Amino acid sequence: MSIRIRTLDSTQDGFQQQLHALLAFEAETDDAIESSVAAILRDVKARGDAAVLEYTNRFDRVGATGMAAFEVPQEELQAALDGLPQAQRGALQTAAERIRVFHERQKHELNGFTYTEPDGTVLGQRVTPLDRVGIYVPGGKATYPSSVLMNAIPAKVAGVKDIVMVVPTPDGVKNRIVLAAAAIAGVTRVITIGGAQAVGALAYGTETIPAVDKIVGPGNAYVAAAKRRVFGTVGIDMIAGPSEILVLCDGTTDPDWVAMDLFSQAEHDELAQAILLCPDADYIAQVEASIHKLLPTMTRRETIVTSFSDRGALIKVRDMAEACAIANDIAAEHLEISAENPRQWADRIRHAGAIFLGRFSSESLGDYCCGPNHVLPTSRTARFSSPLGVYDFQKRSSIIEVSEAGAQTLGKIAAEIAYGEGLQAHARSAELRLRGAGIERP
Ligand code: HSO
Ligand code: ZN
Repeated sequence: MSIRIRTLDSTQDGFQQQLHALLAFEAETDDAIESSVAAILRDVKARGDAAVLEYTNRFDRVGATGMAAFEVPQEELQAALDGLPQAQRGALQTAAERIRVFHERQKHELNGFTYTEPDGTVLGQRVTPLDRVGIYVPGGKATYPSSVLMNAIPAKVAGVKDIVMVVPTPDGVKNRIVLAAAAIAGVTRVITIGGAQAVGALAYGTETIPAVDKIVGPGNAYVAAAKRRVFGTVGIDMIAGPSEILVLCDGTTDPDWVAMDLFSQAEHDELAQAILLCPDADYIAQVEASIHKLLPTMTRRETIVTSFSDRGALIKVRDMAEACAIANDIAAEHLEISAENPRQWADRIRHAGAIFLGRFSSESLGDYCCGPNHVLPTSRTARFSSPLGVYDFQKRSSIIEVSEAGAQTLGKIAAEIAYGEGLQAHARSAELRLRGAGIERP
């Protein structure tokens, strides 16, 4: 299988259309998946554990006789952690600590506020953590212990008391690094179920699984469809698309480094996207040579070949300023500014899930252990959404404590508007608090 390297030039006619065709990604909504997910959710809602047990036995081929078989005891999590090779355990623990330190900072900026008006009325916003969240961890090929840390730690930092993790174990095979990560992150319960039935169980609750307030974490098309359907009953984080990397390079970074950074996202899956923007045609040719040189050494080269050939590109731009403008249009999940003076360009970037500055900031470091979250907006949603964070596990309540003096001013305003809306009880409720008469109404 040979790789197809797409090279584009921003000065050529039709560049915009070519770029947008490349970026276009619609999560497929398949009617067959939709209707089977709807049926599973209905069944879990009606029959609880019995339905979850049946679907899990069928889809994961496990043959359990009761739900207790799916619960992973805390001792097993600890044992999984203790059993890891020391270097791996140390790396996970260091990553977890760095992720926690970063997310602690978010918490301090999110403590709510109150202020008092001259007449004594107090207004404010109180921030409280969600009571209980569910973390979906995919089984199969995309089982990432790092994602367990990235989802569970901000929930923990936010003060969520109960974190229920579900992870399918097809054929009953558990991933011990995932269990170890759950132990490090302080997950409350781990249940080895997955698919739409696990999403249903978390959303509606069953005899053995408590209903949660929000479900986060990636999953396959069935999980995504189920999350969309239960939204409203519970909160959800986002529907994650394929991973993306956009490298903006001024031609001063070792081309092997840039080629490998492109591979690092291209290897995630066949739909991943890796794009380079560079003003230097000679440098682009060097990156192309690096791609050909390095590809045979990659264990996941088949995935890289497919994703890069289908959705990758090396794009020659006029200059770095134009590269920044195109980067804002692409609104990539990950943006690397691999340049001599990265801050100068970073100031121009408005849309990107995470911005990596300078040639030493490879995106892979951010995936594991820099500290910022690796759950990021994909498919151009960085235009309007943010990395997963402590704020996703908190909610706000407004605080309103009106003084007697405040009720005099506010009561007249409220009554005026309420009569305008034809809502008399609203108006009278405000007016009863007025000293003296309210507004005269016919
Ligand atoms: N780059 C992925 C996260 C990840 N990478 C996990 C390695 N493991 C999110 O886009
Ligand atoms: Zn990654």
